[in-house]
Amino acid sequence: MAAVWALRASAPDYFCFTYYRDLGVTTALGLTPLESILGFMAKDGEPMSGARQSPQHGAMPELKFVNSSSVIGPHAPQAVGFALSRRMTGRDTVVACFFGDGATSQGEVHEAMNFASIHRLPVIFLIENNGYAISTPTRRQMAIEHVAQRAAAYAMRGTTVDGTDVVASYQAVSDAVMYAAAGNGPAIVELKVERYLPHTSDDDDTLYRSRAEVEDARLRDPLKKLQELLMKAGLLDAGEDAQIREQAQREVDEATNEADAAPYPDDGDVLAHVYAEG
Ligand SMILES: Cc1ncc(C[n+]2csc(CCOP(=O)(O)OP(=O)(O)O)c2C)c(N)n1
Ligand SMILES: [Mg+2]
Repeated sequence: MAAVWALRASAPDYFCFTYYRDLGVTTALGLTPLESILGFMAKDGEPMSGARQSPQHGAMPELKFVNSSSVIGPHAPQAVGFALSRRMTGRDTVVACFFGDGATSQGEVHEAMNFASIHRLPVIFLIENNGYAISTPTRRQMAIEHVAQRAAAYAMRGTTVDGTDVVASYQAVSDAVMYAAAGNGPAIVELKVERYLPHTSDDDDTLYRSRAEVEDARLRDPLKKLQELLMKAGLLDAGEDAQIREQAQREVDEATNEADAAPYPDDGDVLAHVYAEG
């Protein structure tokens, strides 16, 4: 979310290529809880594919994002190509491309970084490093400590930041956006984050990490840290905090009930947008 706020504040124009982990990013960009939950329940009214795709797969150009398919990596060259096409049509757009630490083991991600660097394109590679690619820890994915160290190989700016610190994340992304927008080329911002749950509901993470590790990660919960920061600064009191939580819970509950009551898509338009209509 901090990355989206930074893009809004600092980029003259921006566009995001996100991945399946980015519900927070798509929400910050303006996708409503109802639109998201309609997708998760495959209900009529889902805005990206009419609920014919997996949840959150598709594009919302009016909200400035393409959400990638669950295939790891291919949206990186797409993001870079998009930045190049914007330049060729005369309007430089800062393109933010989000992916995980594991994605940086994919060849396409390196091709994208190399191409972006050669052409000094304004692409920010936002790497959400949660320490795992499903069950594979980062030490089994790379021999370096920080993904951002890869930036040196592409003559790019590379920064590693505590992604559970909202203010530090905002600052790091703002700096990278201003750097790219000023014509200096692409940048990596590596956000060190936590994954509290198994990779998916099909995954059993007790097989590869200890409960102590997960409990320790919870101490760095970014929402808790932000709440503490705002309270200490006198910008939030307990009553306001309770009110925000209650409002968020209500919004999600109402969206869930509405999506639950919505019909499934009509099978009559199953081929809409699949074949050209003439
Ligand atoms: C090309 C490809 N290879 C393998 C997979 C299976 N897969 C799905 S998620 C995932 C892990 C990705 O890890 P990371 O990039 O760190 O993202 P995270 O889920 O941790 O945010 C893998 C290997 C896939 N979806 N696509
Ligand atoms: Mg990961």
